[in-house]
Amino acid sequence: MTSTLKGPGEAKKYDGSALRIGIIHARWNTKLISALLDGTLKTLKAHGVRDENITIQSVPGSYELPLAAQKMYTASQQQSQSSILGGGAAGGLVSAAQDLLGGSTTDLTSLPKTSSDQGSSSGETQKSTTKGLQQPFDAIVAIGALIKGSTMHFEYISDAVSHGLMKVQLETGVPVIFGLLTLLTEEQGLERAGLDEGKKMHNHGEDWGAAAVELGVKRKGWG
Ligand code: DLZ
Repeated sequence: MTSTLKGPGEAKKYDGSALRIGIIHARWNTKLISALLDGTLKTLKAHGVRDENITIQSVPGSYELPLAAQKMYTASQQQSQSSILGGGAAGGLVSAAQDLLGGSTTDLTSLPKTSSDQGSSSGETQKSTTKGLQQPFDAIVAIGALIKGSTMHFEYISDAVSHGLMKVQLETGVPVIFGLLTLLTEEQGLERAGLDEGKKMHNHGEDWGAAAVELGVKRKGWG
């Protein structure tokens, strides 16, 4: 990492091998999202998070991120509960949770395959893998890119999503990493996704993956 004023600074490299991470991303501004998702996955894996412990879901736009993050987390809790109870009475709840966790695939077809990115483009529902950790997510990364237009849309959505994601993490206690770019221009987005020709900035998804691992590990210690 270069020594600049901005950025998270040097951090210890945390071991993500015991973590289960959820990623929820918007599909609006797909070129940016695809690069940011790649950056996030790259750092998660560099920190030892295993493919089978990463679940990726998508929603149409950033506005949908807070609810989806909340539902993903509660579904993972239910799924984990059932693995402890061994099915039985929790069965109905669990199959609902599995539908939510494994039921859809990202539309960003260039992305590497991960545990829940297994669906076909036909939209066929697939169940979550049982190979991975059965605990609730240790952190969720919410990824979106809002680009300012000529109306007040950008301001309302940026504000609502920021507050929504904060509310989810404070209410559930699971770290929700803020991967929402609030962009005044498309150029700003290309720079922050590491896609600009001048390579002015790095891919911010890389920071989000590292933050998810750090917070996931620290939260285990916080109880
Ligand atoms: C409608 C809309 C617009 C105009 N712009 C964006 C954007 O730049 N980034 C984004 O993630 N989503 C955008 N959306 C979609 C909204 O977030 C949301 O999906 C719809 O209003 C439906 O609730």
